[in-house]
Amino acid sequence: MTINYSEVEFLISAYALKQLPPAEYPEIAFAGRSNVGKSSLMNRLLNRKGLVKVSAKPGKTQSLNYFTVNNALYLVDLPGYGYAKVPKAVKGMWQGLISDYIETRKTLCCVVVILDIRHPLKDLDLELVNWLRESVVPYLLVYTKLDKISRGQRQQHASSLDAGLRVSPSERLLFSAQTGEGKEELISRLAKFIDAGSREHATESADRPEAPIS
Ligand SMILES: Nc1nc2c(ncn2[C@@H]2O[C@H](COP(=O)(O)OP(=O)(O)OP(=O)(O)O)[C@@H](O)[C@H]2O)c(=O)[nH]1
Ligand SMILES: [Mg+2]
Repeated sequence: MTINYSEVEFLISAYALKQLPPAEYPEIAFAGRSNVGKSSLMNRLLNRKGLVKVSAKPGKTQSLNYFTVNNALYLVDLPGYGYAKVPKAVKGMWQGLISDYIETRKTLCCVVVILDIRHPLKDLDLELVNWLRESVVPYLLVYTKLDKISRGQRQQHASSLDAGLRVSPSERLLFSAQTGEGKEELISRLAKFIDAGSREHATESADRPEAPIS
């Protein structure tokens, strides 16, 4: 199915699992360190400048923010992790609400894990990716803020993140919310996850891996 990402509306900000909308559409969640550009990537994908709230200060997104796309898909903007200045309540969400959400949401078909191409891999990013692997949650890696480094440096930075995460170039894509580079590839990659559909949640609570972000 082809998704028209321009047909979008804000649905709800959730602070607890019971506030989530009925699991009626496949959904894609956007995760990553605070300030990495999750909300900006979503705005670019949706062709809307201010629909998803963005800030130069880390800790802008403080709840699970749902957007309905094309009456067929939910996009979920998640609070970031890893920044000392982020309010305590938001930090706690990664141990509680967000990890519970990722582990139990049956219609979650992809977690887009976003990294800043300029920076070396951080422990928390690797922990998140390893936890998604153990939990068998489909994920897509995006290295963003591509416009902030020279073309010559791209390959070098991308390869170092690839090595740290143990992924091949076909398992990630390069993106810039500023220029829109990578957007078409993102749309076609997401289409595959949406088509693959919701995942079966076979993991028993007894052998659940420990939540990643503390
Ligand atoms: N140049 C450039 N700036 C970007 C890009 N993506 C995001 N930014 C900037 O980075 C800052 C943080 O962007 P957000 O989209 O709010 O980041 P976030 O990951 O949602 O942050 P939290 O909600 O705090 O977790 C803002 O000042 C954005 O304008 C990009 O691709 N290129
Ligand atoms: Mg945000």
